[in-house]
This record gives sequence, C-alpha cells and structure tokens, in this order.
Amino acid sequence: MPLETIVRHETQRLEILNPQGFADPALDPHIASKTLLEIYQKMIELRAFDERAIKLQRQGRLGTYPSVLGQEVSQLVPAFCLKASDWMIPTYRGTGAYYGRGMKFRHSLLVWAGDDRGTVFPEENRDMTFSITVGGHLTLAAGLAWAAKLEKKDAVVLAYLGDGASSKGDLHEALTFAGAMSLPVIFLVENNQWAISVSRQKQCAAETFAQKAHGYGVFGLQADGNDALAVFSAMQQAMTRGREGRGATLLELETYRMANHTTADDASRYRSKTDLDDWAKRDPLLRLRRYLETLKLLDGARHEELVKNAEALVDEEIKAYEAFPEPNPLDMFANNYANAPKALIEQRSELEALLERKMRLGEIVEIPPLEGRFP
Ligand SMILES: Cc1ncc(C[n+]2csc(CCOP(=O)(O)OP(=O)(O)O)c2C)c(N)n1
Ligand SMILES: [Mg+2]
Repeated sequence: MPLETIVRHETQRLEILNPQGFADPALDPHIASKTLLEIYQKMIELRAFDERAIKLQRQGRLGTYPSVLGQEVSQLVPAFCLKASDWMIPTYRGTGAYYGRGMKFRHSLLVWAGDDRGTVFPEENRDMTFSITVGGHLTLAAGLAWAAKLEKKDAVVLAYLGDGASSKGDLHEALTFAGAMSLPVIFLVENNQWAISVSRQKQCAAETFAQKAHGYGVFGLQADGNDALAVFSAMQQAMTRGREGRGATLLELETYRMANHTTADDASRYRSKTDLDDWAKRDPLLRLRRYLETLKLLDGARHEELVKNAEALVDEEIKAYEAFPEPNPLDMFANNYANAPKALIEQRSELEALLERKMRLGEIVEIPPLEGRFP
C-alpha cells in the first residue's frame, strides 16, 4: 500500500521588476511617486557613503567596515517600510538598514571607528544596536515580539540575518518560539550568497532558505532582493501578518555581496569574476532607475544631480565624524554595571591615575569630559 501524503508544502518567490526595469502589471504595488523617489535617493546616498567608507578605512581614518554594495535594496527598503514604533535589529552589515530608519552616516562612521557614541538612533525609533555575534540576536527578536504581543500594540519586530547565520541553532530556537507563540516578528534572511568565504551551495542543501519556515509553522517567502518593488511588497505582507496577529514570517531576500566581506577580507581569493559580472547586471539601483525612467519620474540630469548631492552629503557627514572630540578613555568602564565588580573599580582607578600622571608630565594637555556613568 502506498504511503499516505500527510502534508505538502510550497514556497513562493516574488519578483516584480525585471532587470530592464519593467514591472509586472499584476504585481506592481503602485508605490506613491514621492516614496519611490525617496527610496531611490536614499539608495544613491547609501552607495556614495559605502564607497567613501572603504576609502576612509584604506587611508587609516576608519577602523573597519562591512560593505553593503549591491545590497542597497535588501538593506534599506525593509527598514524604510517600518513604523517608528516597530523594532529593528540589524547585523553588523546593517548600515543600509539604519540609514533606511534615519540614522546619520556620521554615527555609522563613529561606530566603525570603535566609538560607542555612534550608537545614536532617531529618538522615536525602537532600533537596537546591531549584532556582531552571528545569530545571537534572533532569540532576542522573538522575545521583543512576545513583549509587543503582550503589550497589545501593533508593533512588529524586524531582525536581519545572513545566509550564514541561518545555519546557527539560534534561528531554530527563535523560529520554534515565534511559530508556537504566533509572534509578530520578521526574520529577514539577506541571502547575499556568501558567509565570508563559504558559498551559498556549501552553506545549506535546501533549495531555498525561505522553505525552512514550514518546519516551524511560520509563513515563508522568497523575494528578489535586488528588486525594490518585490521587497516592498513582501514587507507589506509580512508586516500585515504580524500586525493582524497572524504570526511570524521568514523572508529570504536573494541578493549578492558585491564587495569583500569586510575591509579585512580579499574575496578575489575565493570567488570568480564571472559571478560578480553576472550579478552586476542585476544591480538594484540600476533596476529602480530604469523603472523610474519608464514612469517619467527621473531623467539623466536629475540622476546626476542626486549623485552630486549625495557626495556633498557624505562629505558633510565625514567632516562631522572627524570633528567629534576625542573620547575620555575612562568612558570604556561606563554604563555597564549598577554595582561594578571590585576588579573593574581597581582598573578604572589605575587608568585614572595614569591619565593624571600624563597630564602632570604634559604628555596630554586635556582629559575630555566623561559622558557615561560609572557607579
Ligand atoms: C557566533 C559567531 N561566530 C562566528 C563569527 C565570525 N563571523 C563574522 S561574519 C561571519 C559570516 C556570516 O555570514 P552571513 O550570515 O551570511 O552574513 P554576511 O556577512 O554575508 O552579511 C562569521 C562566521 C561571529 N561573528 N559570530
Ligand atoms: Mg551572507
């Protein structure tokens, strides 16, 4: 007797804009012109920033930097779609996510210079500091979503993760909980085809990351991550589910990391140029540009003007970043403990004495004011 099929699953993929910039009329979400232009402008600004951030690092003016080149849509559009009262937790590759929520580039630069005075988000937002620990924030996101549900507000939680992070046990725990509790959370897998030097093929044998959703009873969807309209639409679906109490979404956005993993990596050692050339044809900026041109919302002159303005904006932001006063080294002890352990108190006193001695000897002229609180 043949075995009975007890369950069958399907996973769908959403693509609206083709590489020539034509939208499928049946799926076009008809985003307002003003919103489309705002998204495009932000993408241009993000790309200008990304390019300069890498140069700053090469010049020794920045510590390190994880590029978002080629991921402008998958970074920026989901964050842009949120309401300020929603929660967001990006990963270290989150400059575009924060920019989509209104964070200033000067603050991103401070963060990548190792200065926590850069963790400044627009006050009304519920933005979390990004997770450097791969996958470590996913259970936190589920917890935030549980809190949001208990508060009975319609907030959703957006947690970004990479294709590599999807292999961590954290995602299993977070999805299990989010599914069982029907939580308003979106786990957004930015599948950029690489986890440092581990390729998508080596990462996971499943055809898609989106289909993992089925194992947890959550909604799964794959979208073309270089297609602004598809990502916008997929986010609307996922947010509506969350706000209406219909539970969590695992959203896979297929894109490509066009740059090195970070400024400390050399991707030419492990991947081919052909791959890069193929993906360059699917550039998210170019595709949206063509769409805007077909709608007569943009022409060559306006595009050039946007690029010029973006470069001026980035110049300003770099100036503001480099004009930041030196921090007080004692601030590294601040804001961690209500009651600091004895060893930490001793270390802080030691550093304080050292700074005073250097002042007396004239080796430093001034100790900047303390910003944080130490018990
Ligand atoms: C728990 C943990 N293990 C290992 C690392 C080192 N590490 C940093 S980034 C990375 C690859 C992550 O790849 P992916 O999730 O695809 O994100 P992407 O960098 O492509 O955005 C690894 C292994 C880390 N930061 N945290
Ligand atoms: Mg990746």
